[in-house]
Amino acid sequence: MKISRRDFSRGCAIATTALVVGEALPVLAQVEGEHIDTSSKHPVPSIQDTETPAQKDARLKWFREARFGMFIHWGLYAIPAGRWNGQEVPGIGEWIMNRASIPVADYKALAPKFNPTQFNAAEIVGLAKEAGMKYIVITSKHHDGFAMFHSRVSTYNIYDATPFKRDPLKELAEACRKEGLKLGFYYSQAQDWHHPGGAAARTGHWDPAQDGSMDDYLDQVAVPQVKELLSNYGPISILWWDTPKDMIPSRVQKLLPLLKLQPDIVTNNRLDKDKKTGDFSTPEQKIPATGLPGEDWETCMTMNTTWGYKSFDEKWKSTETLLRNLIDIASKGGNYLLNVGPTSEGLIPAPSVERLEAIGRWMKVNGEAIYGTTASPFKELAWGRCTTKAEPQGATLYLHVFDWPRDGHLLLPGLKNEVQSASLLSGGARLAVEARDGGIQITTPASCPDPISSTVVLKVKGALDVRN
Ligand code: FHN
Repeated sequence: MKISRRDFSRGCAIATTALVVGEALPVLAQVEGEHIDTSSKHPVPSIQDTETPAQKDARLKWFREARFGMFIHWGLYAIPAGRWNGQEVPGIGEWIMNRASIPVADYKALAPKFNPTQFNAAEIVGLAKEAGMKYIVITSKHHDGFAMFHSRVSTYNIYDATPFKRDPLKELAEACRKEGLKLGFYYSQAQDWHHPGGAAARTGHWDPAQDGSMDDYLDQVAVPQVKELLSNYGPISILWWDTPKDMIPSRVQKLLPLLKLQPDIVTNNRLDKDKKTGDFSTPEQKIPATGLPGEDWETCMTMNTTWGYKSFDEKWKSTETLLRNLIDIASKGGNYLLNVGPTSEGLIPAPSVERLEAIGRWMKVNGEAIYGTTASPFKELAWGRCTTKAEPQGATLYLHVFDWPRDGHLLLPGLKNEVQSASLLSGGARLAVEARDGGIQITTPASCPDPISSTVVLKVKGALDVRN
């Protein structure tokens, strides 16, 4: 696999001594000036539970408008990159410890080798911004239990246990703030294959070092680490929980009240095992056929077949597929969280960079037809997709044409509104419109502006009236 040749390097002091990896400290991190009751007997509701519908709309406004974000899966698993003891391990890269039943001590030995000196937060944020992404969600701790931030709770973290001696989450938070991108943290609250008591899906524990009380693990690791994440990195826009194995209500109540620390935060529906909490649903690696009407949702997806870096996974989706996925998702009212898996050096693989740059070129011309749009009023459009925006006196329809009409006619079946204008988004050329077959027919030029998807902007009067 080619790695991006972009210059990700930046002057930095590198400590050459590897630190001893320690165990979790049985000390809870204190949030200054605030006592948070996390007991299950007297649950403290989070602000998100007590807000009015209008307050919820205000909190989710940016998320609903953003439509496109970057997921980053990055951790110690980038070192083996899919191989253990010379063998290719099946499955997704970040699961290698579980898939190959690697003993805790052996996996832990990766930490002193982790020195991603090429990591450059400004470059990554710049790449996301250029691609048209409005937010980033990064793995602060995946199921392997290794914290990718300077945690005071457990020395099993990137600052204390590696020669890197930097906190990439702090650097990302600064870069995101500078560039106006929102930052979210992924946190594996239930599964933790390192700290005793953490859950292990698929196989259960495979090393006695993992045995222990899940409640103790939550009290001594997950709760204080989430407090750190919500206290030490400025405004955090998303908390992205994952795999709520054994997250029964009493355990959920240990974590849920912490959201008070970031009253504006948006969370997904993977905190509790019944998916009852959170703001948005999380279809994974798939796009719901008709969206999820009445819900906020976000499809997360890999660009190849793994989240964490695997050196031999070359099954890359094409730019056309990724871009059309983004359009398809927007046309169904959802967000697209597209994953990159940096290498152990901190570099985003070149195939990901190439695709993101190509998506960015399209977004520069067509972004207006994605951001802040709502779902299509049409059941089906044979030639592509539609996104809409309500205007004070009418509506704008963005017609995303995947298959440019050979006969020069684009039909919008069942659209009853009076049309004000039709034009190409790229270049603004006006297009003729006439009523036809119970709908609207637009006359299109012979050549399409973009072979992946060309946008026609249709402005209509009044509230949308489509008879499907
Ligand atoms: O087990 C994880 C997986 O490694 C990855 O993080 C994905 C991303 O949504 N979530 C879990 C599987 O659903």
